[in-house]
Amino acid sequence: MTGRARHLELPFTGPATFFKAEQRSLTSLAAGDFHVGVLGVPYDFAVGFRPGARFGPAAVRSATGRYAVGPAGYYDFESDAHRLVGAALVDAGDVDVAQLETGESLARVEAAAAALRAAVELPVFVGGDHSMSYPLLRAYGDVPRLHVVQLDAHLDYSAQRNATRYANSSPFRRAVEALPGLVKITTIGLRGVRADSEAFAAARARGHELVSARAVRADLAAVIERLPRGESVYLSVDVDALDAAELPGTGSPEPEGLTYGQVRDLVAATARRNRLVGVDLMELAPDLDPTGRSALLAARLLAETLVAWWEARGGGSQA
Ligand SMILES: [Mn+2]
Repeated sequence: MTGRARHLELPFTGPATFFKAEQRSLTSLAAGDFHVGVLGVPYDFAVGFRPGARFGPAAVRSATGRYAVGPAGYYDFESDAHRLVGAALVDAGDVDVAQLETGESLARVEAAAAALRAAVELPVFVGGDHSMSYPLLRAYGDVPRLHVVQLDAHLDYSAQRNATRYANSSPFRRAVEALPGLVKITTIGLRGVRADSEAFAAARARGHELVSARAVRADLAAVIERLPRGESVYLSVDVDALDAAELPGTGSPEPEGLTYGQVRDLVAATARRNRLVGVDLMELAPDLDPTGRSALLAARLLAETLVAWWEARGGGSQA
């Protein structure tokens, strides 16, 4: 909670940190120093298609310079109130991944997630490809009834793909195998003309809630009613849940996706109805979008996620 008032700087003034927050090493963080900690996971060695998500954390750091937040929070003209007032954020740096040593990389990510969880109320992880949600979730093995809300065009629940068990098409299959406490996954935004039928059958058999992008378009309010309520929720946002025209900077874009407003409303409702224990934002591959709008949109979504969480937590807003 120390450091200079960087929220008054211009967005592009460096050094780039998440929301221009102070950057601290994980080992220097003591419990209670900050409410929110943001950790980069710059790993994309598990993509099944186009790489580039390793550059996600750097792009989000740069883009969140526009959403730097000071002690007075953000002024919201629609409610004539300040939001995120008093929330203390820290940039916990990046996990130093071990490239092709998959097991070592998974171990380092899990250890970093556990350390961040011990230090802050809300750990936020910025990927990286979606395979990283598996080691991140492993850091929540002690939560007795963990729910995952996953926004994604794809199910990511394959037993394996091309003889590979730890790719970005399997993180949630590995997670339910490893975490007895992971009781349910709600996946929203599903679409595409080809899918892994075994994975869908396995997810349905386990009672997961599977919601298509088409269902969101048809009736967002009805989908919000299908979200968990009163649970400990880990929110995993694959940016390809968004429509490819709105967010093209991702490895496996799909058309007919969700709008930004739909995703924002789903995230806000998830935060409002549950206790968020962690958030990840994955699969932003900034170099696949030379306009830069994908990173800016991801940054704004993170900002609005923090606002929703803070208000649900009781931080409220100040007129
Ligand atoms: Mn995914």
